[in-house]
Amino acid sequence: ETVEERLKQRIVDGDRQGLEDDLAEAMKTYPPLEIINSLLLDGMKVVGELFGSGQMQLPFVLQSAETMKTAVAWLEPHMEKVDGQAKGTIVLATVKGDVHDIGKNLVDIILTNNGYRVVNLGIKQPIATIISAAKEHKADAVGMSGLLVKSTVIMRENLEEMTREGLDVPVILGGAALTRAYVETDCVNAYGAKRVAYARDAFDGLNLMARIAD
Ligand code: B1M
Repeated sequence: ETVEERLKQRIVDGDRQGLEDDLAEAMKTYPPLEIINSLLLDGMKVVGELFGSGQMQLPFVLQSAETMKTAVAWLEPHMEKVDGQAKGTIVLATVKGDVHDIGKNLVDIILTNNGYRVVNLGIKQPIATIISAAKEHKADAVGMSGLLVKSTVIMRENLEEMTREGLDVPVILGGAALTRAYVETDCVNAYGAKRVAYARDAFDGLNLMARIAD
């Protein structure tokens, strides 16, 4: 078994015993972000399929998620970082009713390492909290993440509330249940055609933030 296969399998099995050794070995060949994107996330995709088809129970999904978090935390200090003045501020949150935060936290790491200030509010955040944080931190952008189908509706409602509150901050939306079409029609309309963009993955999020802030 190669280290690539082992790492993917560790995510599927939620197996943390000796994880660091495999990560160190993979680091000889791949940069940390590539380990996350092409090895660990492959494992997470399998977990999603097994869970979705009823072949994996929730406690095991949780173990996989914890393994993913342990791996990301181990790799994080090895990532390249841009230093200097913050290039812009983003308020980032997983929306109300949703606990999924692995993708959001990856966005945080990638933006932070690229010189942006990230105010990460955490999971299950009501829109009132997001709005007041955006004002308090004079955010250049608001980022909302959510993986549940119902979170896509919450995002649209959040944008309606931001419109009512008179906010005019560009918004980046991401998460597995979203589609570009939904963001570019329903969500854009809900925000009075102000700037709302869809991020397919964390790098897309970085590109969008760069366009907004630079
Ligand atoms: Co849950 N879950 N889960 N889950 N879970 C999904 C999302 C699901 C698709 C699984 C399935 O059925 N196949 C399904 C949703 C179905 C639906 O809505 N129709 C589901 C369900 C049903 C649930 C529960 C309801 C289960 C239950 O309780 N019966 C429950 C929900 C609780 C709640 O939120 N209220 C639940 C719970 C959990 C765990 C706690 C066990 C765990 C989460 C742990 C954690 O995050 N701390 C979990 C997990 C791990 C998953 C799957 C398997 C993997 C998600 C993940 O971390 N992926 C997931 C399956 C799937 O997504 N297909 C699933 C890796 C991560 C890096 O990807 O977050 O998509 P992702 O982020 C990507 C992009 O989307 C993007 O960038 C990242 C990649 O670079 N991105 C952004 C995301 N946010 C962004 C923001 C941006 C930019 C890009 O800018 C702002």
